[in-house]
Amino acid sequence: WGSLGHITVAYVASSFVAPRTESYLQGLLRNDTGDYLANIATWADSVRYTKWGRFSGIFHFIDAKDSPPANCSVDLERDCKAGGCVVTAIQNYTRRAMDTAGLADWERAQAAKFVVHFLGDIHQPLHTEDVARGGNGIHVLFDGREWNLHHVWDSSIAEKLVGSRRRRIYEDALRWATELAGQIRAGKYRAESKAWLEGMDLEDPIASALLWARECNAYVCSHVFPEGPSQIAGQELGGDYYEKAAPVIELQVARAGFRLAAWLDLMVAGID
Ligand code: DCM
Ligand code: DCM
Ligand code: DCM
Ligand code: ZN
Ligand code: ZN
Repeated sequence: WGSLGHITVAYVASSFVAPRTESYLQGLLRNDTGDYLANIATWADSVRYTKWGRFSGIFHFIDAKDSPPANCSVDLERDCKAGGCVVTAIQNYTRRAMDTAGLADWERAQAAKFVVHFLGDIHQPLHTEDVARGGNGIHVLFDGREWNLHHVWDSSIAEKLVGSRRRRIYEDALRWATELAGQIRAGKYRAESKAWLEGMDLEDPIASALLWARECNAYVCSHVFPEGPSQIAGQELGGDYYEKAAPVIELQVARAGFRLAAWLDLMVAGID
């Protein structure tokens, strides 16, 4: 996701975490405000292009070598690079954030920042797809402007949906997150949101993350490339395509935030 997506996921999570999770993470992240998760949600993107952070670039996605739109699938052996992927990164940083015996607080804080970010990314369909490097190599139009397809799914669709303004990103994200949290508590997601936590197991982060990745990757077949990758290049996506994609992005951001809250609760409960 772009910044709007990540910050919104963080605000949704903030509104569902247990009080003990909130105070524990506020301490670890040294931020006593309600923005303690939102403020670190994009940190992983700011380090990935630095010399120090280069190793983490491949942790933001898993390149599913499936064949949309006929077949969508994620296979850890086939799709995760030797150096890692978003699925193994979630396992690694979840464990590191909880390792009070082995790691310093700053290392656990850094790990927690990665967890907050990667639970967001694993819910973006094009972060679970190999075609054209997750759509980065596919040129499209969105409301008359030129972008690549990955950017459209990371940012353009959400920004149009929210009517977001470049210099008001935290404000817009909080407004969107408040709306989504309301839909989870008492609106259109109320019935299904309980099932969003099914299969979540802190003892098996790989299995948990694969469930999320596979659910997400299915949208590559149904909504990202409904008529195949070759049919989308050069198309204007701000119309019918946007109308179908926007509800998927809303749902995925809501799921990511709700699951992140539950995951952080499990993590903090598991720290002695
Ligand atoms: N660090 C960071 N951003 C960078 C480079 C380093 O936040 N661009 C942090 C990571 C660790 C600390 O600096 O908190 C030292 O990292 P390392 O042990 O990898 O040198
Ligand atoms: N590191 C990581 N995941 C691991 C081990 C290390 O992200 N499982 C990161 C933390 C440090 C850097 O790599 O900033 C170097 O760590 P080390 O000195 O432990 O190799
Ligand atoms: N990306 C992806 N899958 C890939 C390569 C990149 O999902 N195989 C994502 C990571 C960033 C965006 O695409 O969100 C741009 O990546 P980069 O700057 O590495 O091209
Ligand atoms: Zn992206
Ligand atoms: Zn990312």
